[in-house]
Amino acid sequence: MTTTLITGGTVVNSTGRVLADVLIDGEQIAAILPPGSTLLGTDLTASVDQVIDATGKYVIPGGIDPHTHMEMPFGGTFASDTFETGTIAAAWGGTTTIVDFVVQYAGEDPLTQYALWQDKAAGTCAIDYGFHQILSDVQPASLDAMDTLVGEGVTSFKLFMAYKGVLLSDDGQILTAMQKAADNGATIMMHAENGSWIDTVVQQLLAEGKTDPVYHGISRPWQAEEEATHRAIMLADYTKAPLYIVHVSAKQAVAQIAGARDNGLNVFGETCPQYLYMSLEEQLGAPGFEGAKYVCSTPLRARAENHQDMLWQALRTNDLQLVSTDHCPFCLNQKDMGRGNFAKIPNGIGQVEHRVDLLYQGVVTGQISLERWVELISVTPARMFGMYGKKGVLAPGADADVVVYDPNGHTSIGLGKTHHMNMDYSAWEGFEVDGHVDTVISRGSVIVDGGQFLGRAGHGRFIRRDLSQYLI
Ligand code: DUC
Ligand code: ZN
Ligand code: ZN
Repeated sequence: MTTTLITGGTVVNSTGRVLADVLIDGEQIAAILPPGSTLLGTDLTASVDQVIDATGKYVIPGGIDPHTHMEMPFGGTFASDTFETGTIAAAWGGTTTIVDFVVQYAGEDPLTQYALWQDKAAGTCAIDYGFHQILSDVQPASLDAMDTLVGEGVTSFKLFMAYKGVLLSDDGQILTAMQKAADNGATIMMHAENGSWIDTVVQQLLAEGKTDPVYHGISRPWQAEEEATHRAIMLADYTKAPLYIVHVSAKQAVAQIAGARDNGLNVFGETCPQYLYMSLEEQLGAPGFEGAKYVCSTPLRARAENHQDMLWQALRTNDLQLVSTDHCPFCLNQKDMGRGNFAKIPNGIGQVEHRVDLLYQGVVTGQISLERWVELISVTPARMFGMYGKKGVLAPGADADVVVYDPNGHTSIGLGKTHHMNMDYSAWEGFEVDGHVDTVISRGSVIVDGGQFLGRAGHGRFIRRDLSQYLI
């Protein structure tokens, strides 16, 4: 078993920061020690297999991205990252755990789909991974499957209020799934947009000849997000199910979540990096077909409507609890499927590699504290999805998932392929960010260091998750 000592860094957890050395023994953290600690009078550095000098750097728990879609069959094609390429890219960006989604389309058997996804991921992931399960048409067999899956460590289920005929569950189906979740303790994750409303506006816009990517955003107004968020909360209140709203982009949806939390409901929310930085006017409305790169749902919102300040505020004050990527990458030829019809552009942005850096900019600009950054990218995802203790913390006994982050480093998400995702562009091309992921350790193995990937496909293990650690 390899022993590693990370020396001289500032160890940051959500509860504070301290100058300390981190001792790793095999796959776990053995101790957090005062800098320069000795063992029986001998310098510890002499008795370990490897020493990583983190002087002047932050030592943080590995990033946890609880919302990715590797190889997702969607929009008539597949998300372009495989479990292998996507987890390698995640590692480059300081993420050591993902939670991906098993997809069950209408008519498919949830447990068969679960087995398929287990097969896809087995032996291919470079970092640890868990699964949520998407349910579309919630049938009696789906409700039974929810109990089985919770027993397997799949303790959260995503439902869609949009994508009629593809993924949408109607309110009655949502109700029954929530009743089951209230009973077995699972968390319901909700894609909260009013699908029928959106589908009608899409048809109206297309009939008027409005086919450019920007109309994707115009067809999915904040009112359709607020309404669905409110409806989901009412269903959760009635059924007493824990509810987690995914990819929140509208300030009005944030207000719904905040109100529900103030009323004592187990309602939670995430946002994603694009909603914090990008806009409908600039990116989605870029000339020609360029906006297709930024087509995702919920959509980018109008800067003029001032959603971003509210999202940052909510991240600071815990009205929103974490930041995921909703990583759903498509190459340019896949986005081309929607030339002449924005509704056919595959929905999704690939960004699993960029989340840790992009959120660090909130620290640089003073919008969040260093500790809150760690909480948003690692600690809360671990707690929310039943992994905390093993993941999401630097403490003795935790998995040695560690990132050495250089606040004085710089990351250029340059033009061209400077990233490692299986995409021929990045929506973040041209973004210059302060900070740099220097070293990434997954369960005691150094998988990224000195600008090199040192890990391997198959190193990642499936995580059987507990129920959310936010529930009593
Ligand atoms: N939104 C996306 O943009 N892509 C995947 C699924 C989703 O809900
Ligand atoms: Zn969604
Ligand atoms: Zn998603």
